Amino acid sequence: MKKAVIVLPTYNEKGNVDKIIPILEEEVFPSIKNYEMHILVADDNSPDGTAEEIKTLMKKWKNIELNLGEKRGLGAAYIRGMTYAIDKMGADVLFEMDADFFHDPKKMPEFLNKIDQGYDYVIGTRYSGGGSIPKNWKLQRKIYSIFGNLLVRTILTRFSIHDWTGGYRAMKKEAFLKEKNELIDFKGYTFQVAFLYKVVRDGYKVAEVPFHATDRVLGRSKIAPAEYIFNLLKYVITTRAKELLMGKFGKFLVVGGFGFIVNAVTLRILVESARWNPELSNLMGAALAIFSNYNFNNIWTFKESKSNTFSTYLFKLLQFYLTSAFGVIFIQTGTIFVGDSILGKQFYFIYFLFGTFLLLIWNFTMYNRVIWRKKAIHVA
Ligand SMILES: Nc1nc2c(ncn2[C@@H]2O[C@H](COP(=O)(O)OP(=O)(O)O)[C@@H](O)[C@H]2O)c(=O)[nH]1
Ligand SMILES: [Mg+2]
Repeated sequence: MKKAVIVLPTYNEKGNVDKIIPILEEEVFPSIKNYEMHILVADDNSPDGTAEEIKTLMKKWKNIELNLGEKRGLGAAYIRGMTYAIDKMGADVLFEMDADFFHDPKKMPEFLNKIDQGYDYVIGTRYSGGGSIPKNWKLQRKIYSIFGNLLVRTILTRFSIHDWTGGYRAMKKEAFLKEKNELIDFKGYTFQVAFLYKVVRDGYKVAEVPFHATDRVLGRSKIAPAEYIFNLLKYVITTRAKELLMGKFGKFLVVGGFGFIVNAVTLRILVESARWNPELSNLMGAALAIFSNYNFNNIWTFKESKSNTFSTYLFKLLQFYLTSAFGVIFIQTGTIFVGDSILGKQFYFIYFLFGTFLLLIWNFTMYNRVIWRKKAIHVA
């Protein structure tokens, strides 16, 4: 039978562990038939004597273990605890759950059902499907929670996942082992967000289980929202920026930047040396730039759908010229024409720069809507 280990991180939770562990043992585990259930308490030498309490509980129930370590934050406690659960206890499935009753332990069978259905990573959600945050939270805490999550979803542009910061999760050990080394430096909510982001990035199947969160009755919260929100925002913004720049947008900028130089140099030479008019010179420059953009896009940006035969190469080149022509003629050259006519030809290069900026927006919008449409990720 497969083994599931509930990793309970604790720091000064003496009063909570002696209530939540009996509930897990007597009310939750008996309803789970297809997993061998175990508990691992990852305690950071809590001064309130949490560990002594656990040792007492271990005498009554043999499926409990204790893993002690230095206090280095929640993320570090999870990494240490999960590693122990896999190496020393032989876990196949790992649970993340707070010890303070924030997460309803009765939902555990639903998480395991999703794992059995083939999902790799199951997250508890407070923001969809009937889940909720505690009614008695102060307004400020509610705002942090709701907007924090919404901000993460929006910046990462992955709307199908509703709860990014929550810490009620079940996962196959493979997902943890794959991401473990990349998670060492994250603290607080950033640990949860980064973990989920990496799991989604690597194509693991994610499911959601709605639950009602309840505020702790005993003890104090160790998480300081204001302090964590800054780090969290920094993480999601840099992550999304990297994703864009490393991806097609980055290539679009490099290819387009080279095309811009081809266009600008041709324009200047034709106007300054050959004495052509700025509009005709720009059309010539743009025609060369489109040729350069097409070839670099073909062998680099879109190399997975590269044209292989000479006839498809020519056909796609023609297509590319036609789609680019609208922007070049009406937006870029049109801007030069309007500038020349109203303000005079001497500033033609400034009109060119402005027109090219408008062209960039046009092209990127068109590419995004037509060519680079993102695939939606699937969440149950
Ligand atoms: N081992 C360990 N557990 C922690 C640490 N910080 C928080 N926890 C535990 O993580 C869970 C959630 O923490 P809590 O302070 O309730 O955060 P909140 O629910 O976001 O306010 C509780 O079980 C805490 O005891 C830590 O630094 N080390
Ligand atoms: Mg809590």
